[in-house]
Amino acid sequence: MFDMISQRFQKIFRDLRGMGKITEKNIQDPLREIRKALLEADVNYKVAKQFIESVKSRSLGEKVLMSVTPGQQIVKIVFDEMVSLMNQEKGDLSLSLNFSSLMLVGLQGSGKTTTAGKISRFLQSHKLSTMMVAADTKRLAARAQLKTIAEKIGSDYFTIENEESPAVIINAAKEAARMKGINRLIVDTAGRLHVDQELMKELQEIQKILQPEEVLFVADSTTGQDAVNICREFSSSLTLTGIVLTKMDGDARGGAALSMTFTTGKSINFVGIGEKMDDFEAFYPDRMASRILGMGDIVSLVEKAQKTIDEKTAKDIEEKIKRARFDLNDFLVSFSQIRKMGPIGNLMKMMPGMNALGNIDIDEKELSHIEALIKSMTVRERTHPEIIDGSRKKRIAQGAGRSVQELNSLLKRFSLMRKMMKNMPKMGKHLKIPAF
Ligand SMILES: Nc1nc2c(ncn2[C@@H]2O[C@H](COP(=O)(O)OP(=O)(O)OP(=O)(O)O)[C@@H](O)[C@H]2O)c(=O)[nH]1
Ligand SMILES: [Mg+2]
Repeated sequence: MFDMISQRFQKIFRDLRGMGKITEKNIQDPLREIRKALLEADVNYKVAKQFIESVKSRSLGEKVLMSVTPGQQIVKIVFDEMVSLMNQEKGDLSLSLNFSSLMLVGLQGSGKTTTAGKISRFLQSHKLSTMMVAADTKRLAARAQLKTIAEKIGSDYFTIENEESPAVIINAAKEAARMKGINRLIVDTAGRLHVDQELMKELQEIQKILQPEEVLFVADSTTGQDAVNICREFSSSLTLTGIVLTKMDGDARGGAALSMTFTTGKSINFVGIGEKMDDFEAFYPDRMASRILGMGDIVSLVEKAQKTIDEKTAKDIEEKIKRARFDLNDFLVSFSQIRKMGPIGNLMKMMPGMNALGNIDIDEKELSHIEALIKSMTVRERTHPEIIDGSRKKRIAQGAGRSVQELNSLLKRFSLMRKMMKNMPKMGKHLKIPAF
């Protein structure tokens, strides 16, 4: 699914890795590449344009996060914008036990009949009984196809053989469903190669008689923007309540999924991912964006950083580093903030600068020893480590349950780090925590 657009984005994000700072100038190329990737995936050009504008203004306007790289931050912004592009108010089906009906509409071969079966099965799995109704009276084999599917999944089935009028069938089906105490009537309708007036009139009539709670537009996702345009045409004659995108397992390029909601204002409820009755999923914009971008780990890293890092404290510490006033108190604060973010080993590996150090093994235990040693110092000792003499050392080490030797090594490394900071007064915006 989405191989082409995914690969494109992977490359763009790889190129972003080395970006030092986000500026109007250096995001120009990546933005152009993102736009190209979207257009290639058959995303509507207006949608692509708006997308790029949002990503650009957020990239330039957003607060710089301390513990992630600018490139990672852009990945997250692209992810967020993609989710919001596909987001919708309502994308699920009511599972109420009360009787209601659902109607499937769409062009020929889009997957209406198959989807009728998949939806029935989905509702059955939520303990609702279904009756599938064949209202496609045009195509000869249509009734038989629906009947076979209904039998396969164990759903009730209704039609009137040789009856030409869908209206007559619908009225009789409603009555039959009431008598049997069925929860959902699922109505499969006829398709055409193109949108035509006759079909629209027929569907309008069915909608009027059926009074369905849901009218789902079934779209073949491999047709990209065509699917979006056809949805708009259907929407001008019928009150559509949602969309099912089928054949996402095939060579869908992503354009339909990405442009549909933005262009039509309709939500995507489900996706079809194969011919079998179970090849069906509820649609979640964030999962879809993850599939397209393939950057789940970075997105969650940035999310964590956004949640837990106290920007102001981080900023203060950065200031202190710049002025070489960073002491063990600050070290302790930045330390515990970073630890709040989860298993430190994984995290440190993802941090800027850490990759350059190669495959470092960070020992969680060693980190807690360092923390214990600093906590065992007085505030004055943390601010002025140079006052820590032999007897203080003994006391601190004892308090932390560690050896004086360990404390010596910590103090030595800390003083080295401070020297390093003094020599780097113009440190970049990104706080790099030295490896201990
Ligand atoms: N791979 C794949 N094939 C699908 C999917 N949904 C439907 N199909 C196939 O697409 C073809 C057409 O599906 P139908 O359900 O008959 O389409 P329809 O909209 O009812 O077509 P008409 O009744 O002729 O208008 C069938 O061969 C289905 O098996 C899907 O999600 N993935
Ligand atoms: Mg059909």
